[in-house]
Amino acid sequence: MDAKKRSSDKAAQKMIAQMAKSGQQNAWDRLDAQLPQCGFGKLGLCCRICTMGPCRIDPFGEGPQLGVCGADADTIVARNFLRAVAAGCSAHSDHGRGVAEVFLAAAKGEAPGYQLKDTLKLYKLAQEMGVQTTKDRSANEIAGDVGRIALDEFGKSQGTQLMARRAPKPRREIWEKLDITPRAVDREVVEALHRTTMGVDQDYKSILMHASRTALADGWGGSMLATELQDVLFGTPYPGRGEVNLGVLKKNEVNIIVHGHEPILSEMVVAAAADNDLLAEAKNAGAKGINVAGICCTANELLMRHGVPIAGNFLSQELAIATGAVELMAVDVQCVMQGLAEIARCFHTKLITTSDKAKILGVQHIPMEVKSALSTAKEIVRMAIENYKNRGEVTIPNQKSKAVVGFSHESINYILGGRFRASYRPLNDNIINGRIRGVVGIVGCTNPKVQQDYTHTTLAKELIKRDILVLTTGCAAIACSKIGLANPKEALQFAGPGLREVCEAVGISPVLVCGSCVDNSRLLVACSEIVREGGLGEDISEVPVAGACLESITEKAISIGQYFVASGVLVVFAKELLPIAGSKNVSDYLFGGIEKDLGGRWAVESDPVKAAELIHAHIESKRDSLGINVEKERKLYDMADRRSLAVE
Ligand code: BF8
Ligand code: SF4
Repeated sequence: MDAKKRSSDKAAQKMIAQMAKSGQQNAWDRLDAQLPQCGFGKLGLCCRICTMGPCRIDPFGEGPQLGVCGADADTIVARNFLRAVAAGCSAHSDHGRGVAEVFLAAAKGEAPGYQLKDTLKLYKLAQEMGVQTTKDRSANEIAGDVGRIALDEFGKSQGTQLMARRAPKPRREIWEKLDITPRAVDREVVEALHRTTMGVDQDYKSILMHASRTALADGWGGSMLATELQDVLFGTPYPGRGEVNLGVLKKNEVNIIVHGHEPILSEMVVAAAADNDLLAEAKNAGAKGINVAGICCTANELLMRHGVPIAGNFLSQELAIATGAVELMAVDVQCVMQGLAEIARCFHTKLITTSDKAKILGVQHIPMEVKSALSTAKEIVRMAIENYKNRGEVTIPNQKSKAVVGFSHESINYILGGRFRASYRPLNDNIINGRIRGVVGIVGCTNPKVQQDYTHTTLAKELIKRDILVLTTGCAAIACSKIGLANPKEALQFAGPGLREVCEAVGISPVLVCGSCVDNSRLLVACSEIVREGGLGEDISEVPVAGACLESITEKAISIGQYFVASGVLVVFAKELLPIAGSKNVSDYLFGGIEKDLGGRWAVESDPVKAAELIHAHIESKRDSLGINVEKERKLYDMADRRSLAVE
């Protein structure tokens, strides 16, 4: 076991080594125990859809080439891909639906503890949705209508996603022509599951077309609604400072970790931890205070809005408990490893599940209900305080980095253009004049098959070196923040001269943290706004942008990748983490043919330096097509010219 091979994060390396010494297991050990993993599964060639199977196709052409029902490699790989997209879309969208429910309850005054924090954004959203915003209507009345309309978007029987209207017109026309404008989220997911049952859709292109529609229902539907409603409910993020990595845990304080995705839980825990009575209780228990820190996307949500520190990303969840310094970890949904229960048993840490959708056998469940969220959160904080006395030996790595985060679409607008002329104009101008070559989103997870954080951070450095602005979300954003890339003071040294000049003038880092994974919808909005601002083409597919996720794990990442592709963007994944290689036709289509239909495509490259080169070449080719790479003719001045320039 070589901790350095497992992670590039020094704090993680320390904890990995310590866990190995203590004989404690983590995700890397469990991966080792799984090796060798099934080769058919890796290629997408295994089908378990009906009980005539499981069937598998021999990739070498010697064994069976058809499943019992006659399905071939193309159908099986495409079906698995669509099912992954449907699951990813469901995860983001069920989160979005949950937010809509709380939003509506808050509007009706049935959710004490939750308030509508950004009424300006509420009014904008209301107007977009056709809700009356006349003076005689209260913010809560308006929010009630917005909440009902938003909730309807998940299951309405007719029409298409309202948020998809934000896409540029030529983009919407492409979707209409292909008949993939996303309808209700639930409908696209149900249809995806129907199409992929035994004996239904058996044309890989037709299956993949529905993958685009389902993914679009995620990006321009469920995820975008989650982001928009969360901004109104909890506040739209604006840049602020925070600290990131395991070193944020405090030796003398009660440490509480919130982990998962829905700010519905974590917002209340943060509020409860600031309660004076509870602070007094913590002091009575011998602690100096109460320290709340986040893991995974919940961490991004809290740091962006409240400056709450981040303890780590996906692969750091078990390591955080192994510090022995965590009194309580409260989890909700998604990316929560069952392995936490085991490691929590080795320490005093109390693990609590809070969502009725996500329980873990043997773990205490305290449901968070809208009506009593704050008092439940206080109960959770109190449990942590009571557990402080049970703390044993503690090892807190000292690594932590300063980060400036909070780049929403609104705040980028404001930073670039100022309060009175907020716009993307300066960004567009700097892309056109070539100081910034283009914009890339680095998104997604940390996978034990890849050295933790290494590819995200290397890719980010390689891109900014090439004058490409990086926007980042999810665990990739945490990876970048851990090594100072979200801190202008530390990151600007890695940026190319053009990008550096612009970032210095505006006072931002060349790597902008834009939030959680549902906040990838902010990147879709940013792309649309760049088009709307003018000078960089009529559609997203013309803009010099790309997306990358070289450490993906979840089905959510596949859905995100597909909605960027279907929105006209090049998306790069690591080769071994995109399970489509078992079908040449599916691969050829997703890596090439799909570009003719949708303007975007997938690419695979596991090496971050080569991925940066590939992305850079793509961005330059987009710039060539736009005609903005034409070198301005340089006039050589002679003496007469110089004299004529002299000011009299
Ligand atoms: O939704 S980046 S490991 S935490 S899936 Fe999960 Fe991946 Fe992290 Fe957030 Ni996104
Ligand atoms: Fe096998 Fe076809 Fe059933 Fe899949 S659907 S398990 S390929 S018989």
